[in-house]
Amino acid sequence: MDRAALVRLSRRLSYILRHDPASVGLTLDPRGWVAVDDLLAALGGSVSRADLDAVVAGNDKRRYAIRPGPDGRDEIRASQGHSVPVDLGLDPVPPPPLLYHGTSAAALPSIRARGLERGGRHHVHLSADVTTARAVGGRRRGPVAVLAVDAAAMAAAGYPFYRSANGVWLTDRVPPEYLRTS
Ligand code: HQG
Repeated sequence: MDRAALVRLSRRLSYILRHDPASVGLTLDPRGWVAVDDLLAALGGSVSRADLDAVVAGNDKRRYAIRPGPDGRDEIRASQGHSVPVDLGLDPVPPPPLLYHGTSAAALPSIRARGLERGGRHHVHLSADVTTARAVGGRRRGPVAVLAVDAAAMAAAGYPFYRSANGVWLTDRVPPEYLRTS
């Protein structure tokens, strides 16, 4: 598969594994896993296991994880970003002192007033470095703003943080007092 085809398949997997498994007749288990064979069958046989492995291994953000399932068959899940109800089973971990959030500059007045909210996803997504946050914000139209999050103060106040398998920091919400324009 060429690069464009890999990106197309990755987008399709994201949609199915994070947002709408029922669109291809799949059900995820409570932790978000589904058997690789079942996924390939649900895709109508157009995608081979080798194609899938190429997407998983070559993905710029390591969005998907494959592991042997309890019945001996391999299973796959998205490492973060779900809107369907799954419990990834992540344990809270102490965050680094500062985390970053890239967004559209147009959203700043609302974010300053209400803090960062998770919207349709399970968590607010935060990045460990400014460069990654800037790229996340760059998915939006118009100028990008990068906010620094005082994660040390939030952790001290009892807010839990989680780190997905692919290094995305997750938390339930970030109240405005923990945000700085970086
Ligand atoms: C904004 C991608 C107004 C928030 C990325 C963001 C990430 C507010 C948008 C992952 C707000 C939600 C998630 C408030 C938050 N007022 N706007 N109070 N609170 N927002 O896509 O963080 O490529 O759900 O700033 O790399 O942009 O898909 O979250 O702009 O890791 O793997 O509401 O998606 O990963 O947008 O991105 P999203 P996000 P993938």
